[in-house]
Amino acid sequence: MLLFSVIRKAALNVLTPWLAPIIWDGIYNLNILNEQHKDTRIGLFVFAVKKYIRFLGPFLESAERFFMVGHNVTYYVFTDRVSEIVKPKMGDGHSLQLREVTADKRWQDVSMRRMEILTALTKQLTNEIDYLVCADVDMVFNDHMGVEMLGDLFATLHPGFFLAEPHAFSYERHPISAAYIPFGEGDFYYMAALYGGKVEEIYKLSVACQHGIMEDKKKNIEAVWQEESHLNRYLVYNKPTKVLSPEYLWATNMPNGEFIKRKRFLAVPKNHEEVRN
Ligand code: 4GW
Ligand code: MN
Repeated sequence: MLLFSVIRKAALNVLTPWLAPIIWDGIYNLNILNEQHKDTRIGLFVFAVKKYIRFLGPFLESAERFFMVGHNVTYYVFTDRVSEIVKPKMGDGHSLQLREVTADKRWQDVSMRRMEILTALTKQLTNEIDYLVCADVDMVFNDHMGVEMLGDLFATLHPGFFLAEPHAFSYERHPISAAYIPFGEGDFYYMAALYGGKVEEIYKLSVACQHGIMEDKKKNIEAVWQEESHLNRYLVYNKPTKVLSPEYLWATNMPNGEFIKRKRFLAVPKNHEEVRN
């Protein structure tokens, strides 16, 4: 009984306390979902500026092998060097749009800027796509990632925290920040490297996060994990309708890998010295 209570972590269930599914291998029927989504239009938003452009080739090539294969996909790639990007061969129904952005000096600002870009993008996209998936670029697709991940608003459990108790989550704990989450609140710690939803839901999310980032900037402060902190704050008070297990965000050097049957989306090990701007 004691052992049972020790290993019965919220993240290992297949439903959250508010009855949103937590997607693990084996809990869904892909044939049924593929049929339901045969006309669904899916966008993948990715940002690659400065030295992170090097991650874009492997990201897109692996996406073509594993991401929404057989479905209608548009990649929205934002970069500061459009002319350097080589478009990979795309499958049927897949296309890529390249858009130019200017790169911020500080990496924290680069990472946070994505929320501002996302607000502008989702404002435009309402008639173009149904769902938008937002991802880090320093990742590769390594196994099936399909329509089972889609929902009105979905986010992914951080692979480093899925067995942690909520008091140990690295939420922003200073009340002065707009990303503040008090102890005792919050169910999961989500990673900003993969989330998404219906276009209008991501519009609302990005507006709220961008607003929080600007509020903090006015006070000359910055949340502990930049936009990830604001994302977590948003998701405490706007519960996701679907939660993705760490199968959807993994890194090969993580502990507790025995829980993860399929490693679908892997962080690329990076030499921090080499990619620093
Ligand atoms: C340190 O020098 C840097 S540079 C940290 C982030 C940098 C960065 C991030 C960059 O130079 N260019 C860039 O396009 N990004 C985007 O922000 C890219 O999409 C990346 O995946 C995302 C978040 O940064 P990250 O992947 O380094 O964050 P973590 O460490 O949480 O995976
Ligand atoms: Mn990353």
